[in-house]
Amino acid sequence: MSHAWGYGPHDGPEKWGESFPVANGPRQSPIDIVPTQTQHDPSLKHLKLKYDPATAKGILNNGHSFQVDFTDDDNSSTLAGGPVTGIYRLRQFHFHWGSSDDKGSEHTVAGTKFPCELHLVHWNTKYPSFGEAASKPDGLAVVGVFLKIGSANPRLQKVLDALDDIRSKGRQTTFTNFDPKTLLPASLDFWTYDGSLTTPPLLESVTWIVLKDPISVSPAQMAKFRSLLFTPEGEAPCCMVDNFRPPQPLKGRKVRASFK
Ligand code: B30
Ligand code: ZN
Repeated sequence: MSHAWGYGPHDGPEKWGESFPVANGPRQSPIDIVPTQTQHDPSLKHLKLKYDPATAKGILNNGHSFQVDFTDDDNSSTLAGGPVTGIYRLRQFHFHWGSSDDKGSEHTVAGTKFPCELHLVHWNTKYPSFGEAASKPDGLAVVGVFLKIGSANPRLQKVLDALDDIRSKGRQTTFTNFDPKTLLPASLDFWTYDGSLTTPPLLESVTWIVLKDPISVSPAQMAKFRSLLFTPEGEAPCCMVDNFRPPQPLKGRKVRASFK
């Protein structure tokens, strides 16, 4: 599938509203999370993440990020608890990142940008498919995880080693036996708010669950992300960097914290 949108000056976030008017809607993502303005909600449940490594299926360069896809025809890999009701199935995970270490995350924390952000995308099994869920107000739950520069993260290496085979847009390969739980920090403390997809079609269907604690990534590992291409084979190569949307207006929404 080809996209009319991207991250450049002529097709980037400042232009998305021309084709997707919901870009200026009431519950757009990402946002700047200001911890002093969040509210601890003791009624939030703890997050239950159950992932079966056997459900990992493939890895794809979709021209705006790369995604690891999971089979989602049963409840083998799911999210429950936290802010959501019912069972959500893991569909895919992907990342957003910068051209340098001072930017790249979509969410920010009191204005602080991280070099990269991981999104684990789940859909509500009260709907018959991901596609149907994606347009419902309670259709999706995305877990966001910040990456910060530090020591090399061995848990990322299998993903990063696969990138050599999907350098260009449209390339894909098998990717099996991977447990995304290994990518999460030790603490599952989170902030949550009602938001949207951060890329077109920007549907306002996402319960965001942003983990407080980052995971680590080394400078050499960040270089591997930045070696991917936005472009297909045969076009002038253009490095996949700065594939993030900046924070959007809060418009009166409340951000709740699972922790004090
Ligand atoms: S995000 O987590 O808010 N960044 C989609 C899922 C999660 C987010 C953004 C978008 C999504 O499902 N988009 C439509 C389906 N896409 C897959 C994709 O990940 O992005 C299909 C496609 O194009 O062909 Cu692009
Ligand atoms: Zn994303």
